Amino acid sequence: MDSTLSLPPSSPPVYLPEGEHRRIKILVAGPLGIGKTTVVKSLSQIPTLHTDEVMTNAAVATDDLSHDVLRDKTTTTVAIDFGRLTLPGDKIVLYLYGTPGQRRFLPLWEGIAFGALGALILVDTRRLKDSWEVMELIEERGLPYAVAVNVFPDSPKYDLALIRSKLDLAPETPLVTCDAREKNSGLHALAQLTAHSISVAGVKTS
Ligand SMILES: Nc1nc2c(ncn2[C@@H]2O[C@H](COP(=O)(O)OP(=O)(O)OP(=O)(O)O)[C@@H](O)[C@H]2O)c(=O)[nH]1
Ligand SMILES: [Mg+2]
Repeated sequence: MDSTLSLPPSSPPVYLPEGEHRRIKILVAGPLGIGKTTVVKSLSQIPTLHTDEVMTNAAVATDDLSHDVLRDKTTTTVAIDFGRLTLPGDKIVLYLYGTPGQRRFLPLWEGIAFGALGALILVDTRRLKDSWEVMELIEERGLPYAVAVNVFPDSPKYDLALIRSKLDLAPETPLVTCDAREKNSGLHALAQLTAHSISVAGVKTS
């Protein structure tokens, strides 16, 4: 698959393309506040579904907001984000399911992950360890995944080889950097993930 894909700036294809296409479910996963909802929102070609709610003091005892980067967080996903994207070429339609980032919503994972072909796992170089638990969950399910380093303004810039070794990624696991708010950079990550997932699952796309 071409990993230098870009979408035309004009009206996105809201309706599914004519002809045959393969529909693929992809999870967008990662720890609290890493940019999952932002990725689904910026990549989807249809109006997205979100389940974000205001964070209240009631969650103080259960949610770990100790990291500085989460200090200003006011809302959080309590179930799923949902969006849809047709990859250039019109052969592959991705259904994007953003997962909740909080441990107390782990029981929802089974349902959200059901039928997924792969996962895009977001990491932040300011807190790589925070993504380990999600990586384990995905690996336990035997799902192929790609890792996207979501670059925030004050995230340290590390060489991708160093991040790969810190996360102990397999050589074939795609690793890219992205800005979750920017459509084409997320698309690059998804294109790599889709190619990887399809090759692992042996899915025919033509
Ligand atoms: N600068 C910058 N800010 C980002 C980026 N991605 C997300 N943000 C901001 O980070 C905050 C959290 O993003 P969300 O998309 O809500 O994160 P989330 O992973 O869905 O959070 P939970 O659902 O609570 O786990 C929002 O204020 C976003 O605008 C990015 O790539 N760069
Ligand atoms: Mg969210």
